[in-house]
Amino acid sequence: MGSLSSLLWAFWYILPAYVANASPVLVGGGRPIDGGRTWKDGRRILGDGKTWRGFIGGVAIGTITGLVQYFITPDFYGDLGTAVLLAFLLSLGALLGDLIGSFFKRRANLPRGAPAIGLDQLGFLIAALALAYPVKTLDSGQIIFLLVVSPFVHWGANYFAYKMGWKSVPW
Ligand code: CTP
Ligand code: MG
Ligand code: K
Repeated sequence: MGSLSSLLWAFWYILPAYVANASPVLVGGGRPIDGGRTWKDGRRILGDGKTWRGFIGGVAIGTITGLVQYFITPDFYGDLGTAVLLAFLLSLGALLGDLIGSFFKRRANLPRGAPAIGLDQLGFLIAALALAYPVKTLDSGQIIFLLVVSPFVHWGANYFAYKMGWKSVPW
């Protein structure tokens, strides 16, 4: 496999995590996962930006992404079950990583929507890679590539969502 195609495969592999992470902006809202409860420090556990609808919708849309990917490149996955399980784990990891990020942001007294450089762009990615690891893995060069480019993809996607009026801040 040439190096360019190896990097493109890395993008293809991680796509469900990107989709899962971006979807809640459109499908989220309603009851927050923490139910409005606070932590020992008196601040919200996760905050109003982390909702059940966003979490479940994001996992569902990310998993469907993997189903579609299977029909485009079946040989990359081997079988449908692997493709769907991989997409589910990437999506679940992305959304869990996002929750963990918000937990730490609230502990650092950052309000909902405040940027946390590094955590916002890479937390979801690292958790997605970790959960998907048992099913299908990338080589270390591909992982480094994703760690380097994902912040730019994240910023680009958020800027686009801001310009579209889906988000109130461009990060
Ligand atoms: N969202 C959601 N449920 C989730 C994740 C996100 O409903 N589990 C929606 C919320 O409307 C959120 C938006 O997607 O405001 C953007 O997500 P994100 O940037 O992760 O949340 P923030 O509002 O920045 O909150 P935090 O400071 O906790 O990161
Ligand atoms: Mg945010
Ligand atoms: K986030």
